[in-house]
Amino acid sequence: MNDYKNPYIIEFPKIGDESIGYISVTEFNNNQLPFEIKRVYWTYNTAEFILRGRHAHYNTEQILIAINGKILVTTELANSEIKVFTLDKPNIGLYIPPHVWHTMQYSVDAVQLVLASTHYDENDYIRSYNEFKRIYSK
Ligand code: T46
Repeated sequence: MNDYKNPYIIEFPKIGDESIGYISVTEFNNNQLPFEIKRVYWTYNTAEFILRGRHAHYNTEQILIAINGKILVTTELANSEIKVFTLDKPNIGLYIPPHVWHTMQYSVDAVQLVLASTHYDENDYIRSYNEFKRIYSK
């Protein structure tokens, strides 16, 4: 039995109201983020028929947020358990730990913000599904 972490939903504070709009915020050390942020990136203009992701990370932890639109995230854990998450609110994030195969599908208006625990390193990616299954079936 491994002790790999599971993905989970994080609800960020939503400050404001309908009349003035909202601010959502997070800070490290507020006990909400499971890691210190080293990198931020965002994706947009992805056609609905495109599947992005299709990889796992050895070390990187991430939080995915649909700032606009909708993101369908399918995760497969090292133990083969599959979970599907819908992100469609800008104050909701999905924590994706290392060792989790993940695939994302976007509505055409989706803008995805990602908070990551590491600097970019292609060596941290497992991009072959067969390799993912081989590593975690040990
Ligand atoms: C992830 C999901 C949620 C960089 O040069 N620097 C970066 O920080 C990133 C994230 C990407 N890139 C380059 C690497 C590729 O040449 O951007 C190109 C597209 O990356 P990729 O095919 O990995 O994109 P996605 O959307 O499939 O995956 C991304 C992240 O790479 C990945 O870590 O978990 O978003």
